[in-house]
Amino acid sequence: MSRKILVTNALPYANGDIHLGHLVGYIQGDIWVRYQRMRGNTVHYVCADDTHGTPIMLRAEKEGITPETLIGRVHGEHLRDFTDFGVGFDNYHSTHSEENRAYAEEVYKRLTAAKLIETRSIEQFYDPVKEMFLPDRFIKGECPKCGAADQYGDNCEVCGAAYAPTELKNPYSAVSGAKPVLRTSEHYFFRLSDPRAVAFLREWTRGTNAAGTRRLQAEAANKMKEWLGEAGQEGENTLSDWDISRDAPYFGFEIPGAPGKYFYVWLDAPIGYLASFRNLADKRGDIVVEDFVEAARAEAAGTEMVHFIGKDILYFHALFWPAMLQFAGLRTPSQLCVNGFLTVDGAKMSKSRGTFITARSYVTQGLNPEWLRYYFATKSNGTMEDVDLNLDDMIAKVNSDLVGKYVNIASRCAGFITKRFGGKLGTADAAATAAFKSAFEAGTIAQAYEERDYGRALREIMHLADLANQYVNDQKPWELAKQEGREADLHVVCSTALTLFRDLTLYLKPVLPTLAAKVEAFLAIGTLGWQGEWQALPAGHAVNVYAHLMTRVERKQIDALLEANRESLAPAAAAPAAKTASSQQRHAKKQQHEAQAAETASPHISIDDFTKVDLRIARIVGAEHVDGADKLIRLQLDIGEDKPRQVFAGIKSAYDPAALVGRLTVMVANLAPRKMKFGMSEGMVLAASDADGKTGGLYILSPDAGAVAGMRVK
Ligand code: B3M
Ligand code: ZN
Repeated sequence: MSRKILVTNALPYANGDIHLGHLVGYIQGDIWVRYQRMRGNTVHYVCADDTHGTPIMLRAEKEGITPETLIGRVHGEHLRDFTDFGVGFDNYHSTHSEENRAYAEEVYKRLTAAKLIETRSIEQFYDPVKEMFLPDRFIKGECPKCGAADQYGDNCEVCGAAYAPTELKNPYSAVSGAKPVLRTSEHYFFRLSDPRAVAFLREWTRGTNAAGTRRLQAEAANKMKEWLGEAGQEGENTLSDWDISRDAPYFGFEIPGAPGKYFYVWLDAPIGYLASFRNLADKRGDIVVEDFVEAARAEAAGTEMVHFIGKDILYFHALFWPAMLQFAGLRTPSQLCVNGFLTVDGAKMSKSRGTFITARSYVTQGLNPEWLRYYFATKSNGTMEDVDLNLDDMIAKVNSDLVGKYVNIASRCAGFITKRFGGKLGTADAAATAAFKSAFEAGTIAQAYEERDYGRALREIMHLADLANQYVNDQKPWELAKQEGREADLHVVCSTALTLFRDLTLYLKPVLPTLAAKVEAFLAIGTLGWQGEWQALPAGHAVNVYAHLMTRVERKQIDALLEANRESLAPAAAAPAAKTASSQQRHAKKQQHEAQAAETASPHISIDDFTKVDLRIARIVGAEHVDGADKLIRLQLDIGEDKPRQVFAGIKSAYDPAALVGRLTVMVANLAPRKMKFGMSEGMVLAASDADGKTGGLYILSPDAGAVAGMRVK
């Protein structure tokens, strides 16, 4: 039976550019949607801009425009970015819409009826000059722990401490500079501490959906356990009530019956999923919204709702959102697909290094978005682990997998079909296609897509690409073409190769939709779907003239991209024109501050310096003595990559190689590879020793039980 799925991606805040960090989750979502559609399932894929809140209100004010104008402009920019990266939403709406207002009011009304809304007076910082209450992010002062100046009201970027804004020393308003005063006002709360809510969430976060799939990945469910605790431990782990109101001035929806009070942006943001869907349904006319949205109807109709989100917003989606839906009588999510953060070359994205790369710059620099889609897919495994964009690795993978292996099959065979056989295929060789036929029937690639383990899917696909290349290399069509009387063989070989190429295209299509469309046109095969029986391309089928499908990535293109995204320390010079003066200044000031800190405080390194070191849990899968080396052991270290890393470690005096195999340790994974007399060393293992490393022995590290090869150590 075909599935009916509403799929969403997190709604980007309408206050900044889409960057490659955002794209990880959008590309993962889009791949899944395309895969589901190829299986014949019905998918509605929606998103929207998240438009409310103080930051947008203040930014519009600073630019001298209305918030509506600001969010209108950003909406256009965001949609264009997603479209350019092949993220094909059916609808890209806005939380500042009538559909969203209606849903927000309805949810609020139902939660009130369920006795889960309560008002309470609270004391907060108020800016007496600007005449507004200040969100934590708009209060600054000296860190109560380390004394660093200019820290935000919620946590310190220098020492990492978290605190309440009232704990800051010498607080000031980041909006006006005024000294904030404490003021009381009435707020509306969603009573998450209600035993009904806690009991529901304990069950919900740990459970499975109607299809038997976990609603939350195991890591996410564990996180929730920390917050929710177990039944019978009340008092320790009960949730706090959630403040869902904000005082005017605020850009958002006024709460019905509460003049001057607005819904907090996070109340109406996820409701925006439903609003975008409603808007789509109204445009289309053939979607029954209630079958996806109302709890009882959705259950009867067997529809699903799947959210793709980043791990930073798990809390909202795994606690507030399902509780809101449940107690408003609406359907709860079938599944949360949570992705990790993006690092570039093993470090946090950085404006000064140029690795804070906007989607726009990637496109305007002329890089192919499908290179990035492919690379992100190879690094996606369906878990919450961070994804590292290693730029050299991306170049190598795209060039060797896509250009060298995949496209190469068609480019070596297609010309003969056109020139020698009038563009018509012959019969494919059944023996040479057998492995492909059985791979299709086994469905393991499909399974990997379903589980969002795209890395596994692509490894299998590239294994098949190797087989196809092996076939072409063995048969040598370019030689057959020169031999008298081998016409028929040449025809079979090229037709077989194009059938295998068709299969590879089918498998790659969720990841590379634009490339796949070109291949469909070239092979004249209509739209590739993932259903029915496997069949070779039929004899007599006419294909079109082959045109080159994909170019190689060059390192200089990547360097130009980094250069285009690099912001220098000079405040005005290199910052993009779209930024406001004040954000440039803030940024420059922060960088100067960091640079100074680095200079003066030499006994310390910054957290950025530390995160440059990519420490990984490694499983020792091989260990042997090295002939001619009296200190070294040659280790093979599995850190979840395609093949183990070879590392030479000077630990022979302390360890017997045989005893090392199988155990876990810690390695530096981003140390530049070093050519040694005995071969390449691709990293380093950590070992403890006394100062001179001779007298007190040598001890490599072991993680606690539960750590898995490839995990980041930080
Ligand atoms: N806009 C993410 C953020 O801005 C937030 C996601 C909303 S998803 C409903 O951090
Ligand atoms: Zn601090």
